[in-house]
Amino acid sequence: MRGRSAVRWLALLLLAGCGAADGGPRQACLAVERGGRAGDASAMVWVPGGVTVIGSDRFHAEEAPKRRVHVEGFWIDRHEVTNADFAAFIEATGYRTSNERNGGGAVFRASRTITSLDDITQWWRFEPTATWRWPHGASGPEAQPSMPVLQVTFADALAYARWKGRDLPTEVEWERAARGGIADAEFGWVSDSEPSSSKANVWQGAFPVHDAGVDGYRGLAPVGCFPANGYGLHDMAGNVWEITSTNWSSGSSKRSPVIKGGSWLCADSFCLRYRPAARQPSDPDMGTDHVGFRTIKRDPKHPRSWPMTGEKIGGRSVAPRLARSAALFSAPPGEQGS
Ligand SMILES: [Ca+2]
Repeated sequence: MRGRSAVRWLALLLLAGCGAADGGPRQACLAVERGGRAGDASAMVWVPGGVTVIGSDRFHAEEAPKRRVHVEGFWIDRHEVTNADFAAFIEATGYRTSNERNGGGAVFRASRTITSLDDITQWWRFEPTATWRWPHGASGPEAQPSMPVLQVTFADALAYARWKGRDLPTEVEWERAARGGIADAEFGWVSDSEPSSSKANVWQGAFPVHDAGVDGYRGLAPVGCFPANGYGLHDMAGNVWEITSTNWSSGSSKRSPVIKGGSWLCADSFCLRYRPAARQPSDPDMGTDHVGFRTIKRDPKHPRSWPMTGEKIGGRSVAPRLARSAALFSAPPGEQGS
């Protein structure tokens, strides 16, 4: 029952689908250092602080209003956390993810025919064997080292970030980074008219029936295969949605982290959510095969004054010096990233 209801819930939240094999012409991928070493910031880039525009009034209601906020500078991962990175964390800590503890996650399955795009349970299913090691289930391919880690929840992502001595970005910090220093850009690149297939791993073709793979990938791509944005960050649009520390609804007791950036399932004809302002809620208890994350490290010269709560997340105690993550997670949107 958990699986059926969870997928139904996800279906209401996540508005996209996936393929499996690679399609059109490939682009050169970033050479990423395999594995992970706690505290290693060599694969991070600096995003300067300042006043930034977030939100959009052009697309979906949940993104409005477009507004200006101040953000302190921070370091952020150049690319999404990979399976190699996450494997190093698991090996060092013995951590068990939410899916491993709870028994499965949501998996996309392309549909041959669909009756309505309003019922996305036609292309999402609950898979009891889906974990970060087998992101599409045990009958699918094993997780590859250079691919973004999938089937992780906020608790899993935060546990990894703590191990690295880092944090998860707030929604505002993430959006600041995704805009690449381009003011008012609806997309993460200069010209809104440029085709997405040259900029991000998204879906081309009839969603969710056929992904033409014009961008070179049907399904997930290794990290860093598409051009970096103005800050030197890869895949801030498409490939996988990324988990933030911002709660979807400040008025709800149910924690539902905001995810950003869209995924390889985002089609121009359907959701068009591979934009910096796009946002969706995520399931705090179950991962999927199109959501991952990246970490940040804030400037110690500009520490935040979040309370040290000692709260437990995912059954694990929050380390005092990193407790601000829990506070960030429950802070109302107006207080985040400012
Ligand atoms: Ca693609």
